[in-house]
Formats: sequence, C-alpha cells, structure tokens
Amino acid sequence: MDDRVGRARGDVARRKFLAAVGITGAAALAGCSGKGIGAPVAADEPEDGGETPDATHTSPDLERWVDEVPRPGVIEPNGTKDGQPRYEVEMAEVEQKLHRDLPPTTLWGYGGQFPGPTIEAEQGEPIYVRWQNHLPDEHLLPEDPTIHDDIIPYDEPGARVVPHLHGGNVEHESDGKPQAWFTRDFERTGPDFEKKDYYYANDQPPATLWYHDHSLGITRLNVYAGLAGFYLLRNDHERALDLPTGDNEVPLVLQDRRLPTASNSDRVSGRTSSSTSASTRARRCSCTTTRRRRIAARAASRRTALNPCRRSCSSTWRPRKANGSPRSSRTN
Ligand SMILES: [Cu+2]
Repeated sequence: MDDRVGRARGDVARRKFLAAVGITGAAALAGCSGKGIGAPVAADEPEDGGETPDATHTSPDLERWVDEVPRPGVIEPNGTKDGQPRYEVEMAEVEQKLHRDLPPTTLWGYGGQFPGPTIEAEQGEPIYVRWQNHLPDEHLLPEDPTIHDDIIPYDEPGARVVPHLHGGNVEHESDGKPQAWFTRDFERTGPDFEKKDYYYANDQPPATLWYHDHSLGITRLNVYAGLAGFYLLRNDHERALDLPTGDNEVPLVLQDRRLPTASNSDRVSGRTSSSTSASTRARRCSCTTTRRRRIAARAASRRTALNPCRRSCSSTWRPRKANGSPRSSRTN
C-alpha cells in the first residue's frame, strides 16, 4: 500500500486544471470583479477604467500576487479494506484564510480544508473511501425550498451531502447519485442511498478527476460552500511522458466566489467569521424559522408561492414565474 501511494505521489507530471463553478445564479456573480481573490485576470474591468457594471456585487479589491498558490496536499489511506486502500474523508465546517488581507472565511471543506485533499490513485488499483458527514445541521447558505420540494425534506434537520467523482467510471452504488444523500453520521439517508464505503475501481484511463458534492437540489450550494477536491488517476504511461513533477506540478482550481466583508456581508450569502455581525446571525436564524413555517404552510396547501424568507435573505433570489419551467428541468 505504501509503495503504491509513494509511487502515485510526485512521480508523474501533468497539468492539472479544474474549473468548478458553484453559483447561486448567473446574476449573482455577474458583477464579480477581476480584482478578486488572487485573480490574474481583469476580464470584466471596463476599458475606460470606470466601475464594474454592477459594483454592488463585487468582492473587495484585494492585492494580487501576494499569496503563494495554495496546494491542497495528498491524503493518505487510513487503512485497508478487502486488501485495498481505504480512505476516510471528513466533511466539516472550517475557517480558512483565502487571502492575506481577508479574515478567515467560514467554509465547508473535505478533510477540514478547501479545496479538499487530493486523492491519488493508480489505474487498475481500486480504493475505498468513507465520506464522513460532520457538517452542522443548518446550511451555510440559504436553500431554495421551491426546488424539488415534493421529494426533498427541507423541513428536516441535517445537511444533506453525497460525494460524486466527476468523470469517474464508478459503480452506481458509489456514484453519488443525487438522492443517495446522507446527513451527519448517516442519521438520515436519501431513497437511493446504498452503502457507506464507496468503491472506486479506477478501471479507466488516467485523468485529472475531481470529487464534489452532488446532493439533490443543493449541489450548487454545497460546491459553493467548498465541497470539492482533486482525484488524480495515474499510470506508467503518463509517468513516462516526462511532464513536470513534484513542486512543478501545481493543481489549480478556478471558482467564482463573492466574499463578504464588514461592508457587504448583508448582500452576500457566505460569511467570514469575523465579519458576521450579530444582526446577520439573528437574521439567518429568523429566516430559517420563517422558511420552515413557510414550507409547512405550502405543504398543506400544495400551492407554490413566493418565499418571503428568500426574498429578504438573498438579493439574488428571484420568484418563479407562474408558468415557469417544470421542476425537473431545473439543475444544479
Ligand atoms: Cu460533477
């Protein structure tokens, strides 16, 4: 096992690129400044040097090129199962600094970090992963209970998660189907949940894969909160290509975020630990209460209505049109 892990580490080179965009809606992020976190681009800066099109939805201006590119690191197996490496990866709420000049941001991370730790695997050598949900009951971000409200128990406690290996050729029991979600310590599970230890056969060509959450109705929120990480599948052929290795192999993930500061936290769904005011916290609590009452009322009447909680909690929320798209066409 150790040989396998050691071989998988650092011997191989490739460029790693992962574009994972968890968004609460295009409008919510359309105004993100090119001066965002470590951003080397300025695609949305007006040529005349004026303000961005929607200056109310920008992250704070931050100094560029002042932080090292963070490296998520490689996770080691905790043991073996059926003779194969077995990993345990915890999902938890964490505080993490995302820029030198920002206070720590509250995130949901795999392995206590964002992005999650990299899993390195070898073609043809299966692994097991036990994904552990240790997240708080209340979501970090506001949920929209109008999405699949007929099959998602929004009014029951527990953060619903289910990890999915993006691009992986995976047996269906381990594929992270949207309705195979589970809450903390598997207290509650979705109708498609089948097993706790996911099995990844790694029977496919090597590639830069990534894992991310996939829970029905809140995939976008869970990924936005930080639940994503790399999964690198290696083999001898790739090692023979003499690509950059070790410190020269830099995993990169591009994600859109709006980051709250003391001045804009009322407009941003996420939060930083030191900028979440008491009033903001109180508002989140009352919104949750209001939301649950609203869900109960709607369940009784089966009437789809505007959600006043969402309207007050999120500047990006939009009411559904009366003749809007059917639920089944809504995606995460
Ligand atoms: Cu995916």
